[in-house]
Amino acid sequence: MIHKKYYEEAAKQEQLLAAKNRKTEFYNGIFERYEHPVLTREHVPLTWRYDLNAETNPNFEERLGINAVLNSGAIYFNGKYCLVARIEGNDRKSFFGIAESDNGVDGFRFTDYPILFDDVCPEEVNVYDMRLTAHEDGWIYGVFCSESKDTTVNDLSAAVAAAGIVRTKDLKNWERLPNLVTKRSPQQRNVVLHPEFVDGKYAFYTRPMDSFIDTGSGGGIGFGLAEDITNAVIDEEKILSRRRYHQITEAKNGECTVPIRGKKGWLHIAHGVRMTAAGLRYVLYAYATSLEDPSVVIAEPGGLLLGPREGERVGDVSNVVFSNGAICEESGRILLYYASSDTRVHVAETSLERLEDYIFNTPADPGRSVLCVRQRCDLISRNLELLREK
Ligand code: M1P
Repeated sequence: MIHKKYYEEAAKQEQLLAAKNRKTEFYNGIFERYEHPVLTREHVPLTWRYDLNAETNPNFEERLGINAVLNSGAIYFNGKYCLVARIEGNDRKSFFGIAESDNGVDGFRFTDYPILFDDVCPEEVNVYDMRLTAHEDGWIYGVFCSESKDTTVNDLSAAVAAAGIVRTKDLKNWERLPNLVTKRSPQQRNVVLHPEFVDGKYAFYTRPMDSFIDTGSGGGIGFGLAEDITNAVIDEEKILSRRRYHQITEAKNGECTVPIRGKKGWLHIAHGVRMTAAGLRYVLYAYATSLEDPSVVIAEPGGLLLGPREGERVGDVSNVVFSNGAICEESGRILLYYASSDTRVHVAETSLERLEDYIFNTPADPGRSVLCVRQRCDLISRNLELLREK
């Protein structure tokens, strides 16, 4: 018999899933923020968390609790906005689940089961942060972090991060491919597959790291080519978006979404990390690369595009915004999915035209306070002149 409490909890969840999401009053001309998160732990089906049977679960306790729903890959597929969410169980292990919505801003509902990959990688302990690339070869690829224990050192917390690769044609059947091999970098996280061939090869944005947490000698976001996706090996990585002293990327950075083809260039959204007295602070930033050669940066607006605000600042890992996916509609509308503080997923809305305007017309970071003040004074004097003329 189904526990009666199930019906109460299911009704509450239906109310949450039916709630409409509206744009907030927030204004910067670049994007809009929406009022409610699009995915939280409360969106995860009750059937994934509870034993519904009143005999085996008389107190209707959560048997397999969910701690957080965060960094989600995104794709528009078969008329639905689909998020492949990172779902973190109470046991700290993450896995992936697909949530679908008709409009991309509310009503996200998980499909019946989480994604279960073939167990081909016995040393792998954790998986997370999948980016979804609809590649011109006809497959949809998911590139994610595959984490294993580092058994070469005497340190319980030591881990190794690599890029796992899966592919699908229907978001239902997934084929696991061997992990990406980067010959010059010991570890990789935040790897993203470019949607088009470059010189006839598969192009990856990488993030070379010396160790699991610290990028060490890794200079920033890298770019590398692999001949064969079924056995992807990158010999050389070229650093394209560099970490810089006293900028938002000082501690580390990483590619977030699959680059979007704009009119003037490939539009990239990445994350930058800096150290503060309160720990690491993660923000999103943007840059553009050449349409002819996506490994060449052609625009680097200074500073952050989107940082944590208000309630977004607080969560499991506070002061973090992080993104794994955006959907660019044919109309040019862009929905950017970002998680706050490693706890829940939000959506922000912009357009191809506005994002391109931001990337190409926001001045670059001049690198020193005095130069920043000059930059701002130039803006102010042009504005005051205009206001005087009126
Ligand atoms: O906790 C913040 C983020 O930390 C990692 O990102 P990075 O490798 O750039 O430090 C990731 O584990 C990410 O999932 C997480 O949101």
